[in-house]
Amino acid sequence: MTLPNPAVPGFHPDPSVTRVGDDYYLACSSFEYLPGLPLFHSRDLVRWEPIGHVVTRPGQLALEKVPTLGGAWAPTVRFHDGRFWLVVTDAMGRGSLIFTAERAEGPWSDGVVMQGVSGIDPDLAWDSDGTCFVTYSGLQLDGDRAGEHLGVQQVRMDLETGRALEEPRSLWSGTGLMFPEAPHLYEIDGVWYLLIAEGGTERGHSVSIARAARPDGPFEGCPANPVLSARSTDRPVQNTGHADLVRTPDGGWALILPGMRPRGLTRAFSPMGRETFSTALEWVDGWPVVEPVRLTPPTGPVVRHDDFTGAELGLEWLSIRTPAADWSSLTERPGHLVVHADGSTMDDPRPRFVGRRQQHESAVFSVRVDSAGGVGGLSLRIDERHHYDIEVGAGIARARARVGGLCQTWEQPLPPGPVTVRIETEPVGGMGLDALGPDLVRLSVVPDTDSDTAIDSGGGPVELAVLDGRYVCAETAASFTGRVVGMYAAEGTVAFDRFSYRGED
Ligand code: 6LW
Repeated sequence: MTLPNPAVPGFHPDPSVTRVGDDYYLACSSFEYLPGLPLFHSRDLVRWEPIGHVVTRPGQLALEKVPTLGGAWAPTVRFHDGRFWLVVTDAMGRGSLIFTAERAEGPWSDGVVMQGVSGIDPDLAWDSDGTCFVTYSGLQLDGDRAGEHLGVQQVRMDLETGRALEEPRSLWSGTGLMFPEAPHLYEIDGVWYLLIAEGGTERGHSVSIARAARPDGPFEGCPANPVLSARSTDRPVQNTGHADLVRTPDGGWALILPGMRPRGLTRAFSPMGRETFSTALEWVDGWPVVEPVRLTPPTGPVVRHDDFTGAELGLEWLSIRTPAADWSSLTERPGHLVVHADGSTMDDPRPRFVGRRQQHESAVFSVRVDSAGGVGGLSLRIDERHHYDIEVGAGIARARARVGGLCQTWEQPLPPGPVTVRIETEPVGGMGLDALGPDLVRLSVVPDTDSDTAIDSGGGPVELAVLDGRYVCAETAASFTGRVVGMYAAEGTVAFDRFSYRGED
């Protein structure tokens, strides 16, 4: 079957998928963002609709103080005995956790900490007598062995208590590439398959597989390992690894996995970070033969508006380490998102920021800002050290570029009243120095008009800065995520309305 790619565009790393009858459910990493661990539903592995999040309440993850790079890493979602189960590592937070729910839409449980599992990327599998096996990557994140890798590990687990029922055993750990991780265990026609990633989540990322007669091995590696990798190829989708295996509606098989779309003359920079892709496979002599991950031809533009008239924010909206409901309101001023600053800026770990993922290479984000009560605007963010902002307040329009320890601003006076701010990403091509980055990021203000959205306005944007996009990309920031663009308040109270997103590949 033809599988569209990206299957879930924008920063959606480390996807896991489970099939329940004719329904498919997918979960992916979310790091420091809230709500955490987004869930999607599909009936055909083609169209994925957001249906909710596992993490919607304080305490489920310990995000408030989690350092950048930490947070929700790599879930595995499964359905067993009439319940949904999801295991995940709250990296540099609570550790590896077990969540469960009656319905994928939630509500999900508070999360039970696994005892006796020291590592990341936990997987769940059950054998015919109901014994649960947790298989995981033995990367040590803390303690005196921090940074050491113990290879792929496994324990039998009591999922109700989170207690391991035995000491960890080491399993087959790939072909010798670095970072054997993302293990997933499957029983297929009486044979147990262990699917792993190795080579690291960067350009060397690969998928390898082994098989055994029992869930605890011994495993025999596939002679063709790695069965999938884009390393050293000119494929438009790179970093393919960390796969989960699923049966397709037409009785075939597919891998759901993260990949990147690097751009620029040397194809070194991926603005959206690791997105979710899919690819088909066939079984030959008991081993999978996997098709290279293809990039589906671009579709027409996607346009989304938000007039903030709903009772709560849509599922696409994200905040950073603290829930948006704690400091923003959709009722204080009907038709507006009102954000209350606490002095935190986009340079801080807990900014008053509400954003959505950039999901297309060409994207325009636009929102009207009433800054009479403070200072705020739009920020294109990878993390607190890599972001481009366009803000208004106190009679000034200001563009800002933060790249590590460097920060530059551009200002110009602003007439009173609401004004629309705009961030546009424009892919670049061709040769020469200007083509080294993946895109240009244009930061502008748009004289307000009567039109419903500034994107269609005739007023024309006033550009304050046009910046090289390579400094706000996954590879440059190296903080595992991708671009998220949204509204923030840095001082006082700022009201936003007429949010628009237009994306096209
Ligand atoms: C994920 C692991 C990884 O748990 O990065 O680099 C972690 N590989 O598989 C976060 O995506």
